[in-house]
Amino acid sequence: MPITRYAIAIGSNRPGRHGLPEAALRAAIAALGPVVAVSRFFPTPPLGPSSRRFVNAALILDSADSPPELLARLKAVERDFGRRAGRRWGARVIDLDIILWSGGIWSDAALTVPHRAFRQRRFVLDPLVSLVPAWRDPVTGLTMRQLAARARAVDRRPRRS
Ligand code: PH2
Ligand code: MG
Ligand code: MG
Repeated sequence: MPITRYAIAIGSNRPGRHGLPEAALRAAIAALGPVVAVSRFFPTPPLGPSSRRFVNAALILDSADSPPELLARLKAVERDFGRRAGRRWGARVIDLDIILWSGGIWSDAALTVPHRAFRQRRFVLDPLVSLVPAWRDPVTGLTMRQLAARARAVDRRPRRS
């Protein structure tokens, strides 16, 4: 494949052999090889059943990998860092998700890019907007800045009971 650009979300909410989540994030990013840019680390409240806070970040990677090839690499890093399969949404040492690809839309049985749920997730959008505010989601046509503003507005809406 020619070189294409990826936006990747990374998160951790469990200490591993590298230490606290912040250290796990740093080590996992180093394991990916040279990256174009990394956001600051954002402490975030857990979405879903896990009770531990997360540390989230985003990074930009240029790669000759196709999306399935990159996914295989990310999964190898997750495994190497002690992530156990089959515990969806549990506490995890490292979660690496492909969010966007400069090639546009990818969809097969194992992988969908853009990531299906990222438009609702501040813990993905806030780091991403700090790196690539003008990158357009090929599905909605909205920029990261617009998606982040929309997600913030939803968060501010009073909850009905
Ligand atoms: N990842 C999840 C579920 N919940 N919450 C936060 N704050 N950050 C995450 O990365 C996260 C989550 C599933 O991948
Ligand atoms: Mg994941
Ligand atoms: Mg995830």
